[in-house]
Amino acid sequence: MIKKTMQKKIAIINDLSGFGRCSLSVQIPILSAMGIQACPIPTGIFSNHTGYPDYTKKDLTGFMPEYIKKWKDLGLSFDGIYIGYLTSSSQIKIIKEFIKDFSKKDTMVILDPVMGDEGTLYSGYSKNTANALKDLLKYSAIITPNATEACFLSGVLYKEKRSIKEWCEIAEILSSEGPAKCVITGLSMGSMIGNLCYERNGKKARISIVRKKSAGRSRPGTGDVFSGIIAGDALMKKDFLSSIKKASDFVAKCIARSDELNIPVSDGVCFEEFLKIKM
Ligand code: PXL
Repeated sequence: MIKKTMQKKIAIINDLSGFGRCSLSVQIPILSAMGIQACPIPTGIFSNHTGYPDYTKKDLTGFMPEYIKKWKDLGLSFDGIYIGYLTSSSQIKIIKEFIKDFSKKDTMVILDPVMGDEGTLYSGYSKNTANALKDLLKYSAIITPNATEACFLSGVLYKEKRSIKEWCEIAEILSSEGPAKCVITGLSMGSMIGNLCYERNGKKARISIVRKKSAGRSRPGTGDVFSGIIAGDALMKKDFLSSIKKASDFVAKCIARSDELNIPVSDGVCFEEFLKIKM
């Protein structure tokens, strides 16, 4: 009899930024620390994230099919497929094919539609790719947009401040495209920051808000830490709302510690402080 492994594996389709603590550089260690085998598919390589004044990058769209073909030859399949920062709209077609070829019966697709923040697209991120990303909603079980991304994907004008009712309507629009679970992150709610948790079961939806006092300065890469934890917990079949609380507590802890250690804001959060192997 073949012994079944208890370990889960996730394919992480995201960019590799060498410096600045975002995307694969934070998600591989975080998912590993959660006991999940993290298998990267780099969409592009960046010297450092695009929030710095300068960077260099290589788009890997042309290399992805050859890379994925070798995984196909190995007969791989995944419990989870995570999609993050894409470097071209042509990657959407490759990803759709990947989902078809590497899914099992209960494979979970988690989409973090990384494209921008504070009402604008990230420097160098193409509007064409942002538009094309909408096509992935119907394949996704969970999405984790921030306020900017949620507005863009739902075709609603971005405004920093909206009522909870309006954010619920935006989540509903997005969920109607496919994902039963949606968390809209980083909502400005007075002196608090809110995450809207939307879970649809058939036609019924359960909505909750997870509010937290800001733990310090806002930093790049926190969305990647957050959605990495959401993805890991989803594979472990944890309750969605509890995962959101866990992920936002972890991010808050990392932000506070980063300020304490005087880490430059552009360098992201020092999540390593909380993944330590006891020496
Ligand atoms: O954290 C989102 C992100 C991911 N990847 C790259 C980025 C950013 C945000 O700036 O520049 C390359």
